[in-house]
Amino acid sequence: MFAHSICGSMLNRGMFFGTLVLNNSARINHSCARPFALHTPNRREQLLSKGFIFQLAPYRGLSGSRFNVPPSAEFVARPSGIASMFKLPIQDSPVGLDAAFVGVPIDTGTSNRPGARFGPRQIRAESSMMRVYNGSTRAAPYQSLMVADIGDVNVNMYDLKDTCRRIREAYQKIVAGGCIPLTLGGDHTISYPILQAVSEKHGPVGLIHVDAHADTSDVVLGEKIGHGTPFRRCVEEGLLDCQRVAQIGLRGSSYSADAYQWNREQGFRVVQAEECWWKSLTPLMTAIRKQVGDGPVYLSFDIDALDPSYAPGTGTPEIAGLTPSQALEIIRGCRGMNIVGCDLVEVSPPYDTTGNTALTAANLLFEMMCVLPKIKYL
Ligand SMILES: [Mn+2]
Repeated sequence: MFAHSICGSMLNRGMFFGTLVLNNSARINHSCARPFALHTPNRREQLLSKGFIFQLAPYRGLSGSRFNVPPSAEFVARPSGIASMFKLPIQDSPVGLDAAFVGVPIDTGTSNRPGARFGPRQIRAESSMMRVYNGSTRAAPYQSLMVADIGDVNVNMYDLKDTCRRIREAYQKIVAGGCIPLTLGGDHTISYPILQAVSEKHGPVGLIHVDAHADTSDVVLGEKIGHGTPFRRCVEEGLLDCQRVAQIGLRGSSYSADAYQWNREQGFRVVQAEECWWKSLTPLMTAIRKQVGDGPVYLSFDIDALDPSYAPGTGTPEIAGLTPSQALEIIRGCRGMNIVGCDLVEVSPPYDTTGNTALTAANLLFEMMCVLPKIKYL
């Protein structure tokens, strides 16, 4: 066959299987560092750049670091490889990890546009743009923590309550050994079972909730579980330390004139979008850091907190939202908090025609990783 003869010819010339080349240490060219490169390629990058097949598996031990380090796009092409988060290695358990990226591909809790079930895949695809340092804050996450992508929760597309059980059980395993979950949603329903697991481990947690909506409805269409109700369920179950909760970016038309009265009655700090317009949010975050203190804090970021001009790919957009730079101020303002988990939810790729929403989500997840406890700043 024609295809066979091509393969045979490539094999004969030693071109086809990258592993053949990778395993032949005699072929490594140690003099290939370019004089003007920002960093000299490490041994793993040298190996990868000579292979024809980019593989995730051989990362560990070859980077010269005790931590997983994604390959630099200076040496390994961005679009290559299986689309793991930030091109990190994929592993099927959180064992040995300080933090893990986890996908929860559901949108069966959405009240309007669907599509967030595809969020984790698209965020991973766009995440190949991300480099290894935070040049603004000088955070060096891959010199600080062992991080990997541990895949997705195996959700039940036909039963949201069963999906919640599956999420809770998966996250109980993730947090049991101290691994911090960084979640790719998925609609906002998922924060409820995640917080059940997180609170079981850490006790009632503080919450930084960035969103266009309060997500504290009681019942919608007769149902208690959905993407408009997660934080009401969390309060009912005592999962939140309500005096250490801040909701930022809330806006839009409402079912009552005092839309956030219940939230304030619980002790939440409610920061409506109008209080954010035209301002730096750095002073707000100084106040919120005092509010949450040293106790455990969970960060939940709904992409619809951003203005739909920046992040149109979402299920329930509201006009006049936050800017991406305000999102960075919020997340960077969480530095120093005892963060025990983060999620980025409600990216809906079918409505994200440019990919900008997923790209923004990937950036915000990178920023979250960069403010976790034990991160070094160089
Ligand atoms: Mn939400």
